[in-house]
Amino acid sequence: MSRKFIVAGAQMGPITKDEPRASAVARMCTMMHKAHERGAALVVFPELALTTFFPRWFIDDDAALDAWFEKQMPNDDVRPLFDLARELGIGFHLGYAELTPEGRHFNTAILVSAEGEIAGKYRKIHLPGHRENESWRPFQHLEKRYFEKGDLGFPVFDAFGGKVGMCICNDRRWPETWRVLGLGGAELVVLGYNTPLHYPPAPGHDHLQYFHNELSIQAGCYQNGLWAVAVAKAGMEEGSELIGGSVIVAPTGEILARAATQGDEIITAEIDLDRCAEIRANVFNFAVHREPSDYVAITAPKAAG
Ligand code: CDT
Repeated sequence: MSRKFIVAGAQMGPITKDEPRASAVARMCTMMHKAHERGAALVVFPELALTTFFPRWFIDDDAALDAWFEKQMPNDDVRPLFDLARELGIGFHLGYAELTPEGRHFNTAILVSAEGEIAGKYRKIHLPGHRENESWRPFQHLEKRYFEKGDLGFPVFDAFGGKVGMCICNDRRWPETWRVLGLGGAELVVLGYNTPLHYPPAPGHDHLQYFHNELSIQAGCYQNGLWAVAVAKAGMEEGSELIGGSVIVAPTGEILARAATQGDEIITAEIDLDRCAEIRANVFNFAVHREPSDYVAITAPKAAG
């Protein structure tokens, strides 16, 4: 049986500080319609897709901080997206800030089936940035302050006729992310990102942001023989420019689709999960060629940071 289907990346332009979630969801519904018109079975939305990227601000008030988080999923604001997915018979991936009933905060993403049911959840493991207000920066990156490290590992789900894994933004830069997903059998990895163009600790690298995005995703795909859909929230958001460059990448590392704007934009490509074998049965045949006894340093405890 063929395991070919069309995937869509739904890049989003900026979301302002005062844009209600319902407005962001309406934009996503418009893009879901477009993705469906192009035959997509799955549409991928960005990291923290319901609000502006609030970790750019130091927020010293628990109630004000919690206002950026979702206490339930789905909730009334996002229900139109779940309803539309069910009506169109299209699955989706969505990133959001999660506040659990126990009061825990995570940077989370879910995979939703074409029946509108949550089929998988992932909580971001590699949290970038810093914990304290650093006033020398033009904007903050306080993910380490606002989120706990994810506690679900890198799960892989049976979905869309194959094995689907998730990661979130900074995770994509780490080869360990892709390898653990690959070892879990992932054939497709979906992810969203909010990547500022300006990196205050090393501004000399600003011109490399798009390159590093593609370098990381293409390497992850090729070295593990899997597909990826990587989707940005892009554009000038509250004075901080976020890169676009959403891509769909094949197991060979080739880019099949790339966003051309920094706004709301759909990219699509037909993917064939059976093509993972071109890499996984050959150069990266894990069972034949991996040498884990020589990789022990990878899982040794890290040095104090
Ligand atoms: N959202 C996110 O993870 N962004 C980071 C920025 C790195 S610099 C603090 C990224 O890796 O793109």
